[in-house]
Amino acid sequence: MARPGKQGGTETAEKPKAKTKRPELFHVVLLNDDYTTMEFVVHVLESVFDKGPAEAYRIMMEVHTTGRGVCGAYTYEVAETKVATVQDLARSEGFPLRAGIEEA
Ligand code: TYC
Repeated sequence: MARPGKQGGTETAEKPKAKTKRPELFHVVLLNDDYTTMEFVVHVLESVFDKGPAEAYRIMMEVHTTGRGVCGAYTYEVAETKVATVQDLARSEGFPLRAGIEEA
């Protein structure tokens, strides 16, 4: 079969579509523990993950009751930075709060 634009005459070849790959996303997950205060977890969710107070409280309670909760979806680099920020904040306050990354 003839390909458009290859047989002379009017040039009708389609422009190849620009391949704009959507970035892969990763979830940052908070894990429950028995020692980190609820107040501190809410503070982390508000300050690191830009959650409002109600959403921060909801996610904190989800982690508290189920063991884990998703804080947001980010590119891998941003997710890594969020996890490092959580760990730095937790360490500076003496809490064992842990966060991890998983495929979204
Ligand atoms: N389980 C903690 C408590 O009872 C609260 C908590 C919630 C800790 C979420 C960590 O990611 C967490 N003080």
